Amino acid sequence: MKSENNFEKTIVGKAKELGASLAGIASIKDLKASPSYEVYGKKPFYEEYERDSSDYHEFKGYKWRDEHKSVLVWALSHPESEPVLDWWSLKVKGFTPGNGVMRMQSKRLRIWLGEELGIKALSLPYQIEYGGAFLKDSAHLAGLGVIGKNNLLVTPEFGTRVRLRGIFMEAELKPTGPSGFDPCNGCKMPCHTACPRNAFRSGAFERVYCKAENDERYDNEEMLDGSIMGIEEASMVMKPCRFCELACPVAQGASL
Ligand code: B12
Repeated sequence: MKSENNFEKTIVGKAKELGASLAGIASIKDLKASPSYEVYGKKPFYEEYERDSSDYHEFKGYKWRDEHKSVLVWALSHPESEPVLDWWSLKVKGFTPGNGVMRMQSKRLRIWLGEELGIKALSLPYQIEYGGAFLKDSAHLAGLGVIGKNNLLVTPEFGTRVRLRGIFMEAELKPTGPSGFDPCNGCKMPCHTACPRNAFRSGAFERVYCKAENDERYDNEEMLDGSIMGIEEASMVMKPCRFCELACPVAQGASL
């Protein structure tokens, strides 16, 4: 399906109506030309996950289908004052309360796209190995912000304190980005010095150090009351590291 009737504006507007703090559209062709696509197949996060074929981008049972032409990507603001949005528990649907909200938004948007616009769509899972997309690259290409020196999406409105979600669509839509936002130029990069593991020691993000910090946080999970996580029962909760994210000076003080 070709883009007609200003679908882009309608779709972005609907995402915001359903609670997205920011939203935009990128082309999957552009996403396939992005740095993450190039790198990831060779170095997936879950190394143990099986490949489906000799194509190193395809994981067991999951591949990006050719019918999918565009990705709708949206952000949910995660202010420092609401840390719980980010906490992980196996008992929470979507694993974090923030992801729980975004999963519901995704389902509603997918149904709406089909029913109202006749666009077949796929709600993307979080992990790449389960068929997910590179959400930071998608968001950059859709103009939500840029990938900063902290290796995270930095947005003009919320800085880097956002979480992302995506939907693949069987419609060739006009990308809404990228934007010319350039916040890291001239910045002293407090994100690099804030890291408790010195994960930016080479000048760029090194996953191995960041992973070590978050693995240790998994080892130190604590039992928390269900009411804190928005569920009935108590569960073990892991609090992921946010130092590089919270140190970013962009849009400090932004609220929901
Ligand atoms: C696996 C994963 C992790 C792993 C591995 C991280 C890694 N980067 O390798 C661990 C557990 C360590 C981790 C840590 C964190 N994560 Co994480 N993680 C993911 C996940 C599931 C996949 C990321 C991935 O592997 N990408 C592919 C690899 C190859 O890319 P990369 O190393 O990040 O770097 C690429 C890009 O930066 C890109 N790039 C760089 N410059 C440019 C410029 C342009 C123009 C473009 C297009 C691309 C581009 O190229 C690089 C590769 O060469 C995503 C969700 C998703 N589906 O996208 C969330 C995600 C990226 N994580 C997120 C967050 C918030 C975090 C943490 C702050 C922890 C937390 N509180 O949740 C830290 C921050 C680490 C950091 N500074 O990057 C958010 C990011 C939000 C944002 N504002 O950007 C995401 C999108 C999840 C979400 N809920 O929204 N994460």
